Amino acid sequence: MSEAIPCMWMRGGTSKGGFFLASDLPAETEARDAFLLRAMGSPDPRQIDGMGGADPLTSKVAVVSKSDRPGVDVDYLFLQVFVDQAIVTDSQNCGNMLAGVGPFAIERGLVPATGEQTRVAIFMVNTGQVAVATCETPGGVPAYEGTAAIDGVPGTAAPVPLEFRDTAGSSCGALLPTGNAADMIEGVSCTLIDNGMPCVVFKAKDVGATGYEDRDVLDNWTSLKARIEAIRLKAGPMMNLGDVKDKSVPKMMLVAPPAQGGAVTVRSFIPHRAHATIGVLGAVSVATACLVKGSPAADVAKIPDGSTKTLSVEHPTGEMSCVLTLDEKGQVATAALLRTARKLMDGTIFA
Ligand code: NQM
Repeated sequence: MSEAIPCMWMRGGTSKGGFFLASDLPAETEARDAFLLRAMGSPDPRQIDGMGGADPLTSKVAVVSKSDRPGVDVDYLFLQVFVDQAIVTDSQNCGNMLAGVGPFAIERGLVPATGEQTRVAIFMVNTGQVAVATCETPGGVPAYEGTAAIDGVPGTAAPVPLEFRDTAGSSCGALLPTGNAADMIEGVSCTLIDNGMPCVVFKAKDVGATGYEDRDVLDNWTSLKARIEAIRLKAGPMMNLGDVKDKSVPKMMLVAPPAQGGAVTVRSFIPHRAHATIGVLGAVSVATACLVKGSPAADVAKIPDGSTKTLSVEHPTGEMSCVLTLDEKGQVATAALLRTARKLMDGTIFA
């Protein structure tokens, strides 16, 4: 039976998807996921019968509700709708879609605007952590136009700075779930790390790549993908993630020395397609890996001095600057990044 559910379609950072109020979706997980699969048009590589853009980066869902946690405005559950498999997973967070959560919450009246700018504290249900988004709200409504530019999105838009704190071990229980700076998997030295996103970080050259390839080259490189997937399937249980065959984590991060004056170059698989840019928390996790002594990333990275470090993470279409602050033990305590978001459509989804 076809259902009609209110939905806002938004770009968040370099991703895009449907933003729903939790109260508008079926309460039962099975019914909710069945609806979302129909809404996106999955499983189908073209997602021709739905709203999805035939790419994991445009087949994403944010479910938002008012929070009853102290000091928190809204709860945000991220759901990845697989393109060509009938899978909807909450096994990962998404910092790009997060950029749309603040404006959406204000649009839907969950959070009152507080002047020119409104700070929205967001509980990220997937990982149990809080992020703060600062949204432009001149005249009490979210502004989407502005002068902020992020690589991977044409033009400019209103800035949405994001701040994260205590993201270590978000899904794996510890920053380095094996306790090691590097583990040898399938003959490749890898750092298994989770600073907001479970990632396997290794040198591109150790799997026969340069780390400077573009997305299409990586996506068409079947033997490279098979090798990386073999590493991923072994890394999953080592990272306390269990069998990751049907999960979208860990992400696979191929690193190389910076080529554009940044800190490190990354090509990421998320996990079966190459990323057009890089995920937000994925970038935070890679930047953190660059600070782990003895890790493959530290070996190729150029690290700025000081206890507040801006690490420019180079990706296929530009860079993402991660501002990391370190505590007295030299561990990453906070991370901040600039994103933008845009309201694309507000209406009803029929599925
Ligand atoms: O790592 C893609 C994206 C992401 C995730 C993915 C993200 C993050 O770019 O915080 O944003 O890794 O699946 O949307």
